Amino acid sequence: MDTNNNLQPTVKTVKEVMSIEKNSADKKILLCVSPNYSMFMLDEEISNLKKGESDFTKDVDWRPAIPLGILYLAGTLRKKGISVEILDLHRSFYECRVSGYFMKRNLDDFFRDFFTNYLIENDFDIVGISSLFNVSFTAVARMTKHIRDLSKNTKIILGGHFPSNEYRTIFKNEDIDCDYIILGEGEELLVWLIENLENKDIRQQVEEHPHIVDKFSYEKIQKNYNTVTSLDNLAEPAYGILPHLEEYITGSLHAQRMGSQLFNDVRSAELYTSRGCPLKCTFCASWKVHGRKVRYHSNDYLFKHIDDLVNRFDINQLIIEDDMFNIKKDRVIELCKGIYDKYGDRFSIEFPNGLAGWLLTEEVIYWLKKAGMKTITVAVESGSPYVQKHILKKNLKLPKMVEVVEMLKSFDINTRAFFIVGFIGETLEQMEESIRFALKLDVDWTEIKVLTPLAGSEMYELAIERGLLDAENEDFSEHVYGRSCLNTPEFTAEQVKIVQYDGNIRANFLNNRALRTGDYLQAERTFKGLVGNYPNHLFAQWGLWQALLGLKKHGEASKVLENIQNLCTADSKNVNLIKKYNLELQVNLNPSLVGASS
Ligand code: B12
Ligand code: SF4
Repeated sequence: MDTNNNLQPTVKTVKEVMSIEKNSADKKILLCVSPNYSMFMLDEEISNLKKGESDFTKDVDWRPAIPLGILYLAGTLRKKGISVEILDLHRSFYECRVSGYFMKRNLDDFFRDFFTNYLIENDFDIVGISSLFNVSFTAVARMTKHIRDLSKNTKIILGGHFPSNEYRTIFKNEDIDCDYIILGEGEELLVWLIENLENKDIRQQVEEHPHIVDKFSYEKIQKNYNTVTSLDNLAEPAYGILPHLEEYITGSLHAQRMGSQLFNDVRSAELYTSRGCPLKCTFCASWKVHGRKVRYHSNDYLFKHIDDLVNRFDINQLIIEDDMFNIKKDRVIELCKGIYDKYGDRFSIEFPNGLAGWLLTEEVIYWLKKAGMKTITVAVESGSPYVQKHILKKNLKLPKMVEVVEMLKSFDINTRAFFIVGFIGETLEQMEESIRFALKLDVDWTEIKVLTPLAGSEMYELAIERGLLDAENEDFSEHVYGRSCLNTPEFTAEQVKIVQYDGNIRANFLNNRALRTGDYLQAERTFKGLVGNYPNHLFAQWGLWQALLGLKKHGEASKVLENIQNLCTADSKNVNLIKKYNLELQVNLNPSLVGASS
């Protein structure tokens, strides 16, 4: 990569001349993962770190996850004899966040130390950037700008959910600069593009290509996402070339999120057993990359793949990322039996995206549990029948979900549920109806998110149609499920935040299932974990206190009570919360504390 950006465009540099002679196998190629959040959020986080603050209500998870998409692309390139390197900038940010790097540095330092210096040292011909999330738009823009500032010749290729859906926005936007965008599943297309980049008629070829876009032709033809036909024919994801692989394996985001820290020595790997989902949930954008038609890896392929993960990396936890894992009952049972026959109780298996609850039967649950599933999340999304049918369009039969949760409990499986509030068109009453249903469902944990209009989803189209979003000027900085960004005739963003907060407190703390059923050990584990991450969370401290009292650990309990007292002294908001939720009656707080509010 040349660092001289003052060259006249008409003069050919040595690099340009040489690149014509290079074939695809000689090119230096980098595949990058962008930070998963916006520049605004990265900045905000750095300033929070400097102030020593954390805000659990913002629901931001910084931990990195194995970037499977990039690994599939790298595997395919390598199978074709094209070498490639990987840089995960999201992970770099995380490392800096935990190491104290940001105490004396800012985002400019970060991009210099971890991105531009690396580009200068390595002189890449092609940089591909994976951008899965709307919310990372401004971070991707910043990356493309740095690449361009260093070299006009380096080809920048974008792929992933965000560019696949928003290629027009990207090419129109002056802050982001790229040469090509690949729409949908990119394995075969990236190889094609790299092999044909130097063709004289590449512009024409791209214009005619149904799934690749460039800045010259993006407005001419409506293009569509690509899907891979045979998953088994894909190259294996190139786990081996992911820098710091061991840290992803031992520090898995999902493992920690799903409570798997309860098991010692977790070594996890992400895995895709199928791609695509036939449902049409209006908040979901997955189908715009992976399509509505479900394609499967064969179970034979999967057994071999799992063997590889065990033999090469000693994996004992499988994180299955499918959109619709359990749509085919027989496939699931056969897979679970195979895993159990070969590996007994070696694995814990997690499904971070949830399973289709309405398709679960006793037989399926039995085999999932045998194979290693200890926690399950059922994706309910709304507890209002009207919203289910007319707004969310998932149309789950809610009484069936109650039955399924009962069944899961009878198998003693830790059960969680996903809910979303703030759909466009949803009323505040319907949100409350949803929360009441969540309480009735009586799961071990309820995740309540606020709707964010994801590019590619029906809700996003609706938001634009109703003037709630301005696609041309949106910088997507707050498009994360924890944050609310819509003001509609039915509700304001602020009101939805309150509904979410209140629902979370009622479902997970005041009516916590482990506390209610006297499973104090489980409650202690849950709340200790929470207090570890969010020591200033009043209700986490309260839950821990209740659990310790239940376990008759009075010494520890009074220390926690002291923490609660301190939180109230430090912030009168906590005193108000205690009053609002009537906690003093339940926890029998020190009277002087309640007095502190006046
Ligand atoms: C795993 C996952 C995550 C993981 C990590 C992703 C990672 N590091 O790779 C984590 C947990 C971090 C995550 C988080 C979030 N996620 Co998520 N996540 C997924 C999930 C389930 C699977 C992604 C995956 O691995 N797919 C498998 C691989 C093979 O596909 P892929 O990554 O898309 O890659 C293919 C193509 O996209 C393309 N491609 C990708 N990159 C590139 C690069 C180049 C150069 C090229 C040419 C091609 C290309 O080719 C690849 C191979 O076919 C998807 C749903 C889905 N089905 O895709 C949602 C999904 C991507 N997530 C989504 C969202 C919204 C989020 C969050 C913002 C949620 C939130 N909290 O609000 C957060 C982001 C912030 C954070 N916490 O980090 C949305 C994104 C939609 C959007 N337009 O923004 C999706 C689509 C889910 C949905 N319901 O719609 N997520
Ligand atoms: S949210 Fe899940 S079930 Fe609904 S369409 Fe998306 S992937 Fe399918």
